[in-house]
Amino acid sequence: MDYRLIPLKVFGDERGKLVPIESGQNIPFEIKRVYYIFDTLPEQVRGQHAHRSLEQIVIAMDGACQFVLDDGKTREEVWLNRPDVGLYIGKNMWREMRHFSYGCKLVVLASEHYDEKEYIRNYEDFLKEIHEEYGT
Ligand code: T46
Repeated sequence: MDYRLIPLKVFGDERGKLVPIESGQNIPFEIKRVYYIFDTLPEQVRGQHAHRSLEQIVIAMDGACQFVLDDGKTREEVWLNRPDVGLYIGKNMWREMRHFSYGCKLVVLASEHYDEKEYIRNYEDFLKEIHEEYGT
């Protein structure tokens, strides 16, 4: 499963807390795009796709949500609920986001510019592509 939780170093003092994000330092790729997700609702499901080449890190800046991650063989669930942990997701990983808390805010760091052609949005196509690529 090509995902992992990355602890982000926090600089905190009596004024509050600060977390630096730097390509090649605590982020294992060059950041080409940043987007954020907010005004989510608990009953809504997002994601439901994989990426052919994109790597991303997702940080819950506020609130919480659950990620379902699936490499075509195994399906695991991960909660994101703190702003000092990033969820790294490699390529060819099916992801779904659900159980958003009210006010959940996600920021996402991406290794590539947006390209809809690079998405796999159908689960059967995803299984077919990864089995062809990895010969499983
Ligand atoms: C992912 C999860 C975590 C753009 O025009 N540019 C962008 O950079 C992005 C990310 C999206 N869009 C458009 C495409 C759709 O018309 O925004 C709309 C919503 O995107 P989508 O339905 O793909 O959103 P999510 O929340 O299902 O998925 C997003 C990312 O697309 C995806 O890469 O891994 O967040």
